[in-house]
Amino acid sequence: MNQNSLQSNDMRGVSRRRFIAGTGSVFGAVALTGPAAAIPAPAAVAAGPITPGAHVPALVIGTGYGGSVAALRLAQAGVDVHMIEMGMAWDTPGPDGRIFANTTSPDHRSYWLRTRTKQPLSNFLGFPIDREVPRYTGILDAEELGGITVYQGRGVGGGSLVNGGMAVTPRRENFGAVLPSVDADEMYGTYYPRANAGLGVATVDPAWFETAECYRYARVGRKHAQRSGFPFVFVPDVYDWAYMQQEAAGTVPRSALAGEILYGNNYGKKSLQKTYLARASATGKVHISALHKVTSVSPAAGGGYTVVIDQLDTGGGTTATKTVTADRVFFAAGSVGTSKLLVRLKATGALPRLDDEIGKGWGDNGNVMCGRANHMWDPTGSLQSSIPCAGIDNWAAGGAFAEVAPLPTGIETYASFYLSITRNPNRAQFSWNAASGRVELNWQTAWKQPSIDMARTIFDKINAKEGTIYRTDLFGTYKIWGDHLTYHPLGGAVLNRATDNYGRLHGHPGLYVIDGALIPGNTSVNPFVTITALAERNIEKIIATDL
Ligand code: FAE
Repeated sequence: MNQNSLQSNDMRGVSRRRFIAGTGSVFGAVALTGPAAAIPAPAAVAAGPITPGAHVPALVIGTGYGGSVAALRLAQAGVDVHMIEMGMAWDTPGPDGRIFANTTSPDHRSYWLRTRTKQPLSNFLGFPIDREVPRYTGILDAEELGGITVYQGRGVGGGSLVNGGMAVTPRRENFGAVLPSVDADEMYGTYYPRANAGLGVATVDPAWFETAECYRYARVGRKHAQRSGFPFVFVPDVYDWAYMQQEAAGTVPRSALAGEILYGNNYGKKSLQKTYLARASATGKVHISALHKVTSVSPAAGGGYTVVIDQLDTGGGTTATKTVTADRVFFAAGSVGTSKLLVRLKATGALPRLDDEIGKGWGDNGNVMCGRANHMWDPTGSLQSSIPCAGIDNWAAGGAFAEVAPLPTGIETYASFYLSITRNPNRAQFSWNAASGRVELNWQTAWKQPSIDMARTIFDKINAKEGTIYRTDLFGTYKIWGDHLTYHPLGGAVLNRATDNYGRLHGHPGLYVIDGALIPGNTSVNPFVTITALAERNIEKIIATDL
């Protein structure tokens, strides 16, 4: 069956089932109505804007996974740390009593400096579902780089604010390809366990899973996977599973069961604000400047580094420019943020001795999405938890690991939806465009084809077995594959190439990379546990030998 026939069949299937408009997914918009109860603030994080002229022993750029690990461990070693975060603190309820907007009703809080939403799942029945929103320093950045939209969290907690919380340790046999220069025994013996403990990782109770209405979609996903002979696995998460059971029982306000995720979870999810950053704050040695963006790092005359920081307002404007000095600077601005900074600082002469590997080795973790239209005897449920808990592992045979993702529309859609992580070999490079004064990425949309081919090793087979078809209405009109985006940017300052084997940047002692930029483009599973574990490994070495 060729692609065209798949498409037309799919549209007939969709029409036949009379799906109604207004939909989305864990990675799109949803049509649920959730409760609007008052929300307790997340664990308080010490805050206090940095003052111009300040001198700090350790400055951390960004408050995601790598930055939070660095801050906690440095503080525990007695070092004063100041974290600089371009996004907001996300610790204060808005006028509706909630800190975070629901995916059903994106508002000013939802997007980073956009006037229109850019939902990963952009269409339903072929019709666009994006809408206007006020421009604001909101929580989700849909950053458009060459050939790809890269979704990232903005705010204190980085990606942990917006992600699905899927906390996956790669299979050990795949680790050599993920981080070839790192001792796997150390990682699996010490740092993965440390990261999992620090993040609060746990797996859904299998007995509850079997009966929970909100995971009917995952059970359908399992049935179809197993009937086609694919290994089906539970996937750990940082969501509080006991809380989710209470949500299902109706005894607490709903978050995962109200479709909250992409614009933040008001309850239940153990974001970094509640784990690493809360512990860092408790040391009394970590301060955070939210709505502050690092624009330059360069060697200071008297040693250490001069760091230039723009203070932002919620319209994205600069209200002050501050210059401080730091003995050590940790780049933890995420794969894209760190890469863009370093490429520009090298090209413009601020950090001239950075290695030529800076900017290289960037990958999308092979992300590609698709939906399948099931038969009417296979309903996936009108109530779906926004937190995925299981996946199909065809990595060894076909190069794809597919999480069974929710489509929490509030109505029965008879649809199965998947985010596949694939072994896509393509790597892109960031480079400085002096004419435009911007850093550019040379990724091409066509480079997703290997990912599509690998995902098809699973879904073509399932469709053939089940007599089902792909959805073609979710990513445009007559478009099967969500191949325009990634949630998992990795690389750009790759370990043991752009840095030494512990993240020390070549040429400039006292500068470190400690985030997803270190990982060469793919982790074979969702990446944040590996980012966290690698940060744990590297900071332990740095504290032991450099401080
Ligand atoms: P990250 O968490 O992105 O933190 C970087 C921080 O630096 C951000 O807070 C930025 O605002 C800040 N920043 C950037 N530039 C600057 C600057 N110049 N000055 C000051 N601050 C700056 O980096 N991964 C999983 O493992 N499981 C999942 O279920 C999952 N789901 C996801 C769903 C979505 C919608 C998204 C967007 C991502 C998802 N991810 C998931 C990916 C995961 O969140 C991501 O790999 C990590 O957050 C990356 O961690 P880093 O520490 O590298």
